[in-house]
Amino acid sequence: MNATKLTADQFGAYYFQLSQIAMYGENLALGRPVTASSSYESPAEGWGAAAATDGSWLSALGTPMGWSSGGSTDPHHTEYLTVDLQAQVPIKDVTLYGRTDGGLTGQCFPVNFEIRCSSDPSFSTFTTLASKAGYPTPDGQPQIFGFTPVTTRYVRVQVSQLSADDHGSYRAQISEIQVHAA
Ligand SMILES: [Ca+2]
Repeated sequence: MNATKLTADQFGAYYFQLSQIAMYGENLALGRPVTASSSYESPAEGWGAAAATDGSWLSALGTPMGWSSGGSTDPHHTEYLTVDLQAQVPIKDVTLYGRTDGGLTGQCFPVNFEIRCSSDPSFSTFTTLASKAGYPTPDGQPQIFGFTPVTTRYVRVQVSQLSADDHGSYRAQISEIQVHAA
């Protein structure tokens, strides 16, 4: 990358500065920190919010499964998972993976949800990148949500309707979230 014209900092000195370089299509969420509205943390079973960006979208109990919200008897309440990309970066899609563990494949994937982005970790203002209702249970394949590229730092999956696990407890579960560079 060659720069032929530079801009000055507040002291009048000209620099060539980049906070981050991303390749088109690169997964910018890989290894990035996540926060969640609630999280069922069970290292023995493999559940933990950090496993949503650990690079694995395959799930089997006892190996990293991904993020699971806490369980609830109420399918209609809000849960969310937020990824901090740790820089303002241009993105073009968010790809979500559900569970892939045999007969439980796709279980607890969000039913009604939005994918939002913000430059503010509190999401006091945000842009909605995708909005889905009555989403079908995924079959183990990546669920790709594309949009007009936007430059942002925080990406959130905001779930407003959840589906039940095999114990009748309503949860949101995502084995991996990927955010791809534009
Ligand atoms: Ca994972």
